[in-house]
Amino acid sequence: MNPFLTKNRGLLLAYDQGLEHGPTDFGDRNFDPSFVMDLAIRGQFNGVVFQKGIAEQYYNGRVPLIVKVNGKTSLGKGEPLAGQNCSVKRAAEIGARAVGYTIYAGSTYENVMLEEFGHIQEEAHSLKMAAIAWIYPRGETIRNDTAPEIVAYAARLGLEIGADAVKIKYTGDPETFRWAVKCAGKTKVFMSGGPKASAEIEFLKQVRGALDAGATGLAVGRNVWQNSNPDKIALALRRLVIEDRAVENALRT
Ligand code: FBP
Repeated sequence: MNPFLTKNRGLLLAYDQGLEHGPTDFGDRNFDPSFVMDLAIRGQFNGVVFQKGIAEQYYNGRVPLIVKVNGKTSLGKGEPLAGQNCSVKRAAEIGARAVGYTIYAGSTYENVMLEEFGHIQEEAHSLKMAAIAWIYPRGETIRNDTAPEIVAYAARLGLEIGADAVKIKYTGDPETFRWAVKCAGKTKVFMSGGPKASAEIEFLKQVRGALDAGATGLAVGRNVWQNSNPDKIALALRRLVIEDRAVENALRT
């Protein structure tokens, strides 16, 4: 994960929502991948996450790249399955230093995703790339995907399957999230951003809590590029994650 870390911390900008959620996530500026690429540079993000198509057409090499190699739309119903849509080899050709892969743990199809991730992880490591697992417990049997035992299970799963880093949801408080981080062992933990919070300060407090619990960093999308001042929130997040500042201090101009 070294290409994606500064002082052992990492701030990643995720922009695969066009596939996962569709254009309803976008407004008049952030629909354009160039806007997000430029934002990632100005905000000194440690990495940017694109699907293959965006990476091929818009990636300019100025921020380390993670190519998401699977995904699914939000159009279908039923148990979630995100199949592979890009090879590790192709991701490397486009310039990726890591591949990302979503596993819906608990889905009836989790075996398909676990098997596919196994191949991807081996191939990525043979090409000296990192393999990052987005682990989202989801499916009919998952009642609460931020329950501490569920989040800790997701974190542990990342370690068990050889992920270099795992991207998981926040439990809501540092005490329970600390257990998840411990369960991940040497696998680095990134908190997943989620839908745009109603108040910036609340989101920053959650990020601070995850860091205090031992998280390596944050992989965030909507809370940055849906913000009316994305550069300002990006700076505040950088101060929290990389400079390890307090929330009040991070927001100061
Ligand atoms: P956000 O910060 O916008 O939540 O992005 C993080 C992310 O993991 C994206 O990579 C992905 O598109 C999205 O969340 C998936 O969200 P959902 O919970 O709707 O599946």
